[in-house]
Amino acid sequence: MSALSDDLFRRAVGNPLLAPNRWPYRINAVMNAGATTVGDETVLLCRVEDRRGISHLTVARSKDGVSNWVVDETPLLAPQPDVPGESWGLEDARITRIDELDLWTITYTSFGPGGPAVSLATTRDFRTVERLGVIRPPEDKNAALLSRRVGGQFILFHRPMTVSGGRADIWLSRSPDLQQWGEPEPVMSARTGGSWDSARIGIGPPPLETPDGWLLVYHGVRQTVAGALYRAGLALLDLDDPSKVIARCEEWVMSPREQYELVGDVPGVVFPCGLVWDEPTDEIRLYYGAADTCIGLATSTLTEVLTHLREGH
Ligand code: M1P
Repeated sequence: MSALSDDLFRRAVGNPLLAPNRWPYRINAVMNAGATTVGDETVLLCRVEDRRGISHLTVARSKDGVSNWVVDETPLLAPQPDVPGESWGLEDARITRIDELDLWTITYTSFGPGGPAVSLATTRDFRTVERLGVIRPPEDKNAALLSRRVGGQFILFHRPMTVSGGRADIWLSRSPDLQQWGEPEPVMSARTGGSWDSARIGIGPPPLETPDGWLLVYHGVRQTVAGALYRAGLALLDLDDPSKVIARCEEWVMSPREQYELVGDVPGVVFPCGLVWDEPTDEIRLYYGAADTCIGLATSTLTEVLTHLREGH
């Protein structure tokens, strides 16, 4: 990486990968997708906003995770008419493979008149789901589970505004069974002053286990006279106690700069929710919502990312 560039993550040539004009049914926008691999396919669970402004979650599949996306004709998860807490939509899924349970968890925001809450569903095939309902009440969002227990407990990162005194920071809660949850514990706060992540922060994809710690990609917001600017940053969390931040980059690693990130329903947004690490090639694929309108891909390698963190940028 050149010292003058911010290209730790390189944008895919084919960006945006997924956009409303290529969707199989009529929509307004597609963004903020959770990601995983299932067999030899990459699966994205995309937030799709319809033309009423209500979001649902739909699966897109690709063999190489880059091109030839096949999008399902119907949502995997949509608001249920008899559940008021979902009446304003389902948003921003994060997917975690949990080998112990032989399934994937889907954590997502269910939005209704009471505010945003964190809901949980599970799937074994991304064709059917089991809904476990709301696991963290409003106002809470930006939630993702770790892939394994730590100290015997499942770990959920989230952003509970009720316990934080109105601050939009990253917290975690622990559970023995994905049903009973302990009191939220603070993990990482928005910075102060003019920092790129001073207005609020939220977790991106589920943190990836690495030899150096849990790799956390997060979004940070700076409030400007022109509106909110959403960028992405990096931190490392202690492997044995993920509430402990052991490294945090000073600088962002992705900032809106391409046309599709600067122009859209919400200009100036990169919002990563999905990360796939391909162990044989060491490639990291970061899937992100761009301008709340389409989905982009940026790639790096785990080696480069960990080096970047060790250098303390
Ligand atoms: O419009 C940008 C993003 O705004 C919200 O994120 P946050 O609450 O962290 O500021 C979310 O609604 C997200 O979906 C959206 O992309």
